[in-house]
Amino acid sequence: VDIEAVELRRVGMPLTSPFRTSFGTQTERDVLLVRVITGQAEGWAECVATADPLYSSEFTDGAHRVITDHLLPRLFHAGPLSAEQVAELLKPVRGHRMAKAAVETAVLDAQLKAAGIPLGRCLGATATHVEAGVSVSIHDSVPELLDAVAGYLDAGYRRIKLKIQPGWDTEPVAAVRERFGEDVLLQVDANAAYTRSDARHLAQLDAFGLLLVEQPLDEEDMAGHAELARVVRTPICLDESIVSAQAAYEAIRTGACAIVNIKPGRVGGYLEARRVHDVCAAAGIPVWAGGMLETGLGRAANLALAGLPNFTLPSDISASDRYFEQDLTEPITMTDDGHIQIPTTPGIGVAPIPEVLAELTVSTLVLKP
Ligand code: OSB
Ligand code: MG
Repeated sequence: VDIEAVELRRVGMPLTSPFRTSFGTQTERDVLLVRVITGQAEGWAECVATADPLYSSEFTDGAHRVITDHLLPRLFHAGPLSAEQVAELLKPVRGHRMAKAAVETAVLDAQLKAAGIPLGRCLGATATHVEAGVSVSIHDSVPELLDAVAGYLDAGYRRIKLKIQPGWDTEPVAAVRERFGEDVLLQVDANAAYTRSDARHLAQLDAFGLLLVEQPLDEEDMAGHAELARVVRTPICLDESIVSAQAAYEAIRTGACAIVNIKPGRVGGYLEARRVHDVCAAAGIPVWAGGMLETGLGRAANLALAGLPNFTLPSDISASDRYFEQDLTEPITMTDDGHIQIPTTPGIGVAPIPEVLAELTVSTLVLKP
């Protein structure tokens, strides 16, 4: 594509309810949108960085700055380019994978729209629908949690993920099992809230037939996860630790995980996410798509990825109304039996609704080569 301009927009997206994890509570998403304007088409992407650097080291203001000062100058300098070249051009800049992913995805969306190719087809998706799971906040009390879970199961979600932390783990898990039974697909996510010395405690989760325990230990503690896997029977799934296909390979080879959560932003984009998928598939390691409270833009693109064949577990891709009263795009909806359709129109398959975008936009910056 031949980039004429890039627009960066900050959008404030209020959440329908606070999202509480072991690392903090979010009540609003501070979204950074990237819009790539070319002669043929325009591409959109959202950056999944959080407002504060609590999930990982990236954060929205930092992503904004690295895009304007370090990433776009390199792309502008390169002249006409394809999405497949973006990662290589941005390689001299270390880290900042969420920022890079947003830039690459916006270029890819423009490129695929111009070529009339849906993202799912580009990535090699074989499914038409994805099984929707839902990530459930830490609540103030068990009864409140049970009400929330009841609502999600009634809506049709096919898998429940409970956020856990020390002091909120075995009790809520036991209560959900007791109330909703053994058949509910259930898993937990600690967002790195435990340490190696919690191994015995975490092994108590084995009694509840969980699909997996996600990222119990620190992002950098691969050996700790491998050690934990020898004490805990529940399969260990990594999220924060898997920052690339290389990291996935290492984690699998060293026995640090048996399942991988793939977030395109965390690994630097959809093309690297596909490589993570391929590494896992070759090793017989199942994957599922993680989420970062995306608007319809990110949600639509994640659906395309989750259509690849080794996505054999339900993903953290829920309907727009799980988080937003008014999404930026036409809402992503779920069937009564918990499936979401993968978009079939070119590129990521959605675009912001202009009036909604205008209303929620906080600031806009246009950069040109
Ligand atoms: O760890 O998977 C996580 C949201 C923000 C940051 C990290 C995580 C999450 C979720 C929500 O669990 C997934 C979603 O529904 O988008
Ligand atoms: Mg997680």
